[in-house]
Amino acid sequence: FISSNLGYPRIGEKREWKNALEAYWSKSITEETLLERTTALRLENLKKQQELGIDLIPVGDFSFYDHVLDTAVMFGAIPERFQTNHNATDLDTYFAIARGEKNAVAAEMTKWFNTNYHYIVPELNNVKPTLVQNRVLHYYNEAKEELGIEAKPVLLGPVTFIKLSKGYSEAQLNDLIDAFTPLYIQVLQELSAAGAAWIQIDEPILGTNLSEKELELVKDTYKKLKEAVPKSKIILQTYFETVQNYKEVIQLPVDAIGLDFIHGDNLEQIKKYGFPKDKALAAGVINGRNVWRADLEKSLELVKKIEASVESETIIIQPSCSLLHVPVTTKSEANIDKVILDGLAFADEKIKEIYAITHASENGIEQVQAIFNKNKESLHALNTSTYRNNENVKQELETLDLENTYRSLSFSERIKKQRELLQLPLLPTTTIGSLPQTQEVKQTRRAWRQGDISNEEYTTFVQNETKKWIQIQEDLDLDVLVHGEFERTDMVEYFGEKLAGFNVTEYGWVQSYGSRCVKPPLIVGDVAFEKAITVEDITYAQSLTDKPVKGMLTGPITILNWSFVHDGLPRFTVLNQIALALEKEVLALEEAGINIIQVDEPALREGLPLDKQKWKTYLDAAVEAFRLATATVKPETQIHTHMCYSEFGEIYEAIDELDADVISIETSRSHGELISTFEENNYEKEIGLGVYDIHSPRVPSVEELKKNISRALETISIEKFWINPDCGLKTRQEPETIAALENMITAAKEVRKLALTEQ
Ligand code: THG
Ligand code: ZN
Repeated sequence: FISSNLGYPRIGEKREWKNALEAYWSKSITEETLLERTTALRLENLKKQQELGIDLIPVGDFSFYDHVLDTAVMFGAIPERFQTNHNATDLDTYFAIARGEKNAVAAEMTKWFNTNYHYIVPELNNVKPTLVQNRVLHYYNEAKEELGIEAKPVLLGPVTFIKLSKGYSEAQLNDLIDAFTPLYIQVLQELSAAGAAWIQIDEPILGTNLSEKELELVKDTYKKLKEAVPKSKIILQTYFETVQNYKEVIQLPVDAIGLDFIHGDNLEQIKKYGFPKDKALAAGVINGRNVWRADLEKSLELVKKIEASVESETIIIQPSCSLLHVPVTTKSEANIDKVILDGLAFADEKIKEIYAITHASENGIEQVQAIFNKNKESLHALNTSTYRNNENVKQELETLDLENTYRSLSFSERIKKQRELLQLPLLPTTTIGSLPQTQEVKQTRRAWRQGDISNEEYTTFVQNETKKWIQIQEDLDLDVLVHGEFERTDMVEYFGEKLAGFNVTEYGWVQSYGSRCVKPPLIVGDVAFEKAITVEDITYAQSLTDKPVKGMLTGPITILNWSFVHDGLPRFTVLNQIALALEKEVLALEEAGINIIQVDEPALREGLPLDKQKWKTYLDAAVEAFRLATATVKPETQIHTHMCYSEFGEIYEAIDELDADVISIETSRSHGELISTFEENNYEKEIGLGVYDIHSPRVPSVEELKKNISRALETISIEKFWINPDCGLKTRQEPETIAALENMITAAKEVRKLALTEQ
């Protein structure tokens, strides 16, 4: 048995990485200082893994932004607009692609499989692939020279890399693989010549449904790669799902296959089809996607089961995927209940678990008995704690009729009542919910959290921000207003702090995109509503204006997907518990006189299983939970929802079944493609058009906005549309936000006027 790790978090115990990057971007440190700091961090991470007893320590997992972008830049695959006036090896070129610059928009980013991590989408149109720099070799040599570590280089594999890229047609896939394979060979040969014994090539795309042709490409490519480096051992690494073409994949001419034994059912595959004797099996037995301590006895049993069904003589014990998706260490958490703290395992603690399982498998449990004893004690304490046992919630769920979660009236009937009540103009204007969080807002929240200002002072501050923005929204003449969410750091963490069953950490940060991090709340036990969460803030805002103010909530599937759910809790049960708690909040808002309630589900799309066969179960549960949370309102109460990403043609039916009265979607970048999905399906309900891209500080012109609006109106009746930005405005500055909204409202009014005169 050998112990291994697939990747270590980049951000540092206290987000040192993020701080260094942002300091460099704001020009408060030089490139030299950035390199010094990040090198120190990288070496520290290697040393830590060495001290914790890991045999195969990964290198190349470090990144200045994102590993997909690293791969693209390594091969000179730079988007066309950055090809002139840029040196491909400059760090600033790399950052420009990720972040955009004056005359060139940033490359698109999107979700990394079903995680909350975003990668930069490579653009392969008009690129001539060449090996610009062998970055992995650099890191391999660094580990050897600085620390004497014989590390394991990690590469993003060619098939996954190209499949995740854009700028080519299906017919070009072959040619692209042909163009990149020799470059991969060169990278591998250089690593091999430098002495790399093991090389990990990540192909998570093998967990998705590939076509026959694509599978042939995989076979062909790996044959070439292996032939090129006979002296190094290649680990073909998969994760997040069952390998979809297991029988073919295990026959690929590589030295080891990495399988995830936590997600999907690779154990079943092994039992059914065996595993070749001549390959090592890299077994992901510790969950790399959550933060909970493993049950080591069960992990050990899992290893035994694997051993019993495989012929392989070498088993590598490792996490199910890179530890990029979990925070660094629990040791900085000073304010969390000991029962919970002892039940947590972040990256460092998971590495200790890997060590313990490897040694117990190799030499017997006695060698690591103390670790196993402590593990058992901690698990017992958590499982028998009050967190895990809320009888009331259990009973409430049991009596639920999950089949019967429909609104009392059909859309066509209730919309009449809603229109009568709300009295909105054609093309009503609104925003998604959050308004700019200035430095002052963030600083004041921090001061309050540290106890530097009182609860009253903080509440007054938040109310004043709301008051200021209600006035701004009235002056802009928006039709439906929002309170601005100044009290929320994050749309999920906020609800996690207020619902029973959740806990929050202090330093449990995980990279979301670039230097941006999120701190997912922990779901420890049964989730329950304790008292109204948002009612006070929303009714305060509503008291300041005669226009409707929307109630703003985060939906059940998003809260679930962006939290760390304890693995002892069935996910769909937790989902329904969250939905039930939200229903109470929805009804409390309605009771308080709020007529429009928005329940956002930005994570619905990304939570889709990699394997299409599992989509239906997931979508059914998601739809049911959304309706559980929203369907019991009166017919005249209008339910809105919002989703950030545009690619949901494939899940159109589920979107329709949510039965939200209004759904806001992104339309500025997808140029109306999305609208045609709604048109083709004869979508009955109302649609909020996200008419401009909020991810950029650029202020769109009235003309451009009118064009975006008119395009949608060509095919679908004007009565169905609302006008809004394409996402929340939290990350934007105030002046640009006001300017953009002003243009948006002018555009809406002009189109509205034209439509009325035509009628
Ligand atoms: N919340 C959560 N997950 C998300 C989003 C979210 N995933 C998808 C998308 N939105 C990711 N977007 C962001 C946007 C901004 C930030 C993080 C993810 C962000 N983070 C601060 C930072 O890193 O500086 C957090 C620190 C702070 O607020 O002090 O700005 O909205 N859960
Ligand atoms: Zn959004």
